[in-house]
Amino acid sequence: MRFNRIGALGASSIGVLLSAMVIVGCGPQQAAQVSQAPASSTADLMKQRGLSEADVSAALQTYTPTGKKDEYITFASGGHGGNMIVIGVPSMRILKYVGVFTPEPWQGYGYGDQSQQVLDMGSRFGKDMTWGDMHHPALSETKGDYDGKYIFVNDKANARIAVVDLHDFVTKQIVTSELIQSDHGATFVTPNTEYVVESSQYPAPLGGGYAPIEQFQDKYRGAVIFWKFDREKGKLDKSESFAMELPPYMQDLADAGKLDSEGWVFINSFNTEMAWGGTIEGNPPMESGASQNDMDYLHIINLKKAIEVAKAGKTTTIAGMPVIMLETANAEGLLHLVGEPKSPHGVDVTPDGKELVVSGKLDTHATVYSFEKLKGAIEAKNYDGKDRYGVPILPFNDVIRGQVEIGLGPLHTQYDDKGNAYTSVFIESTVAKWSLKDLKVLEKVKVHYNVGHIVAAEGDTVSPDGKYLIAMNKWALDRFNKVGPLLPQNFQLINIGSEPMQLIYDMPLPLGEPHYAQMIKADKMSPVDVYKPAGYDVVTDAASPNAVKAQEERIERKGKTVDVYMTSVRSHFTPDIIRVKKDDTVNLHITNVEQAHDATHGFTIGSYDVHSSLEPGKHVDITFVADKEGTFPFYCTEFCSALHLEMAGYFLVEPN
Ligand code: CUK
Ligand code: CUA
Repeated sequence: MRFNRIGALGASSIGVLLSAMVIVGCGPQQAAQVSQAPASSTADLMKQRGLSEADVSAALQTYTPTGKKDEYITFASGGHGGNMIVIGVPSMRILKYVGVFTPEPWQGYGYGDQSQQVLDMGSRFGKDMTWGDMHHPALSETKGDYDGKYIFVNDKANARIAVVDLHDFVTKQIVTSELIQSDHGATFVTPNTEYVVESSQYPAPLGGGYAPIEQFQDKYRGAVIFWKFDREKGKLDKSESFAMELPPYMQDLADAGKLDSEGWVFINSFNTEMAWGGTIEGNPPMESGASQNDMDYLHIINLKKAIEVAKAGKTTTIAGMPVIMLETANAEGLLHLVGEPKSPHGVDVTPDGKELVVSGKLDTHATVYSFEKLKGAIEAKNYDGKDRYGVPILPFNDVIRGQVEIGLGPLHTQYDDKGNAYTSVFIESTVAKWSLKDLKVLEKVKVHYNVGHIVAAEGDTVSPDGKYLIAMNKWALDRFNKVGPLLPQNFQLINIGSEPMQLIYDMPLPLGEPHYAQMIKADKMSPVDVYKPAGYDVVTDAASPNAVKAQEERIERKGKTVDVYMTSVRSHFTPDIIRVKKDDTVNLHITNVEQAHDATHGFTIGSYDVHSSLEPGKHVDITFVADKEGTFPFYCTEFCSALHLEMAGYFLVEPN
């Protein structure tokens, strides 16, 4: 019976699909007149396509008919693609690719003066970067819940943080400090987004510069930067930010405390052995040198107190960043360590902020630390000694509530609304669901293959939704059609609202290697449809002083500089002829004066590497030197109307 109902639905969806194919090119009013006869019965379709009942159930949980929207929005890091991917859940439709660390021509990102300014903010040691290794996006939070306003992301390779404004899904700022040379404990936000956490991964002399690797223990250091976020301006404020020196362990993931643990930050680490490789020089390789000890260290930072210490000026400025040195951190009691099982990876604070879950890559357990016990041990100065750098170490057995045997290679943990935790298990390719209260594994679901992070619906906030979970798998192997040796990643959507958990969708993701993601309820977001008023600069978030109004288009020459004030509107650019002389500096100022939803134009001049996306109301400035004489057509790159092909003109460069 239940099955038949599924059948009826499936068949009529096919009918709609066929109808839609028929009406391409017609107005919506005609659509209603097309009949919706079922193509064939569901049983027939299942037989033809070899689908099981579970397959059909999965399809019905994810299939999203035309015009219907997704319940959740996922922001996935793009890994070494350097950009961010926006995905609807449960349909797993890709909604957008957001240019962040890597130029992206569709959005004109990195091709005009505005976004070039943003990319330029990310230069290091005077060198421009054209890519990034994005790992961990973090949505801005209010009282520990996603507020849908901003998203921050890190670039592990170049120790950078970017701010994407969700009112238009555009990258507004990139910050970096030469204090550290890589980051991984980034980005994580405090419960009201006062600070964005960025901790280093690979120790190096603070501020850059050379030191012999033999002096690793003495000259190399880790550090954590607390970037102050100015919500009003939507920007990270370097002048209000500060850092703390850390021992030269390889600091890994971080998390900010919430509720009970608000005001604290946790960072785990590996390679507390301080191995530095040197295989052809007769040393053990880094990975074996770094895996000798049974325990590494979880760092516990009293951020609230650190802010006071930084404000009191008890810092040393390195690479322009005020740094609380280890000596001060120890004297002020800002930093404590506690053992954590072998090569830990994820540290994830529970929704109530009372506990943290740490999983070790080379240990089969997840360890649950009690924040109250940690705090108690710190207050009682209950130490198990100090490390080489004078940092007090808390006794492991006194601060944990317990451990749960998860499986081979547990990595990252997310939460639901029923007191359960979900941990990705890398080596055995499963996601384990376990009870936080009982520390017992309840169920496992197989994934394909070698899952890294997982993301659950609002699964790292104070109020997880317990609905969907995406396993972000590192290997795809046999899951998709062959596309050569470089395979897409495999995102697998799991319904965690059902018992047992059900794998309901496979989505190949061929745009980099996502690490972490954030999944937010779609109705928490309210991005704009068009930029208002027309002439909007998307980087300053204000009307551009160069904005052009209709009827005010013009070309102004001053010496060898030509300013072109241009508008775009369906289906022409004004002016449509631009005459310059070879070697003139050309400043194009283009305003898309349209205010209609989705009336986007693009602008390119062939052979000049000029491109822009002009969303309704957007203004762009493009500066370049006309260093090649010739006849260069320009045109609109976005199919905007029936006369789109006619939306063109000529850029004429006369010889001198
Ligand atoms: S890391 Cu990649 S799977 Cu950078 Cu968060 Cu664990
Ligand atoms: Cu404007 Cu095509």
